[in-house]
Amino acid sequence: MQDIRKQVSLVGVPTDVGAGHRGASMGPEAIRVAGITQTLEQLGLTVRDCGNLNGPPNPWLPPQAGYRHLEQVIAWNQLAHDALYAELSEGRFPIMLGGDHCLGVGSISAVSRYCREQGRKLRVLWLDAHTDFNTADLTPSGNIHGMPVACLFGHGPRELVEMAGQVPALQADMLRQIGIRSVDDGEKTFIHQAGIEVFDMRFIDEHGMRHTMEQALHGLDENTHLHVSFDVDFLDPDIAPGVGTTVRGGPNYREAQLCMEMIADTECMASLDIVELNPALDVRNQTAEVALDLVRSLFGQSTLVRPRHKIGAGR
Ligand code: 6HN
Ligand code: MN
Ligand code: MN
Ligand code: MN
Repeated sequence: MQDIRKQVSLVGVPTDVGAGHRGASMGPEAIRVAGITQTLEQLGLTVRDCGNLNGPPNPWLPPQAGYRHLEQVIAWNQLAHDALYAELSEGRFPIMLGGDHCLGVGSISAVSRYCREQGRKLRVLWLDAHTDFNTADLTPSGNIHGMPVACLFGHGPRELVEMAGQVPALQADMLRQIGIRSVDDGEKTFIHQAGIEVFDMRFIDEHGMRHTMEQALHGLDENTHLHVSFDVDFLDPDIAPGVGTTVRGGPNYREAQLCMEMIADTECMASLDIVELNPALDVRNQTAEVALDLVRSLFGQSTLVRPRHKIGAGR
């Protein structure tokens, strides 16, 4: 099989219409300034920077019927879906530079559609402090970046729910959530009912990152397309202050590195979102730089020459 990881496409999606803070719209440029192209090239990858998508401005209005900026969120997600699907269809590895996490709908809908057409199995790793499983009825904020997983599971506005061309775009056995430590009251019951496997911070505390990742990556094979949706608020705010929704008690630098290294070891990763980076809240672009350190590990940089681990195998 062709090694699509050699051909990376960067797709900037500069919007914050799904968030409760302004500023994630500057995320793509902050990652570029930190040097994502050069970093990936140093690892031997070929990089095409597709530039930024161009969607509607943020009107900065209060929520209506449980959704803030629904029209704009749909427009940005449709653009993201189309752009990412086009890159996947060319056999390339898309990296979506967000942008807030509402864009996970467009991105993962594109991946879901592509995998269905190619007859590939899909596994999504959702690295986040939050489960993002709210609905209009459950949400405390109306911010749609708290709802993408629910939309992918078939709960939400029709335009978002149907974006993959099949409803639901994702099923529980395709998803693992890691790093979770902030779940709203209604969301808690709903995520449990949906049967989603959540490795929360308590699990990571008790079992360690290594065992957590062994579990989360279990069952991958050569035919699995692994998509990583990396919400930068996954990280502890000590190392990643540049996000709108910080939650104390996340993975530290070494834990996060191990998480990424173990993903790289599977050699299954075929698409990636980097979302919620908010340069307006950052300190000298340090959060972008930390995110880039982690991207390096995701693409296989390791300190020593290492024997490869067998994918999906427990140890
Ligand atoms: N994110 N659960 C909160 C809400 O407003 O629904 C926070 C969501 C944060 C979403 O960080 O991608
Ligand atoms: Mn998120
Ligand atoms: Mn989050
Ligand atoms: Mn173990």
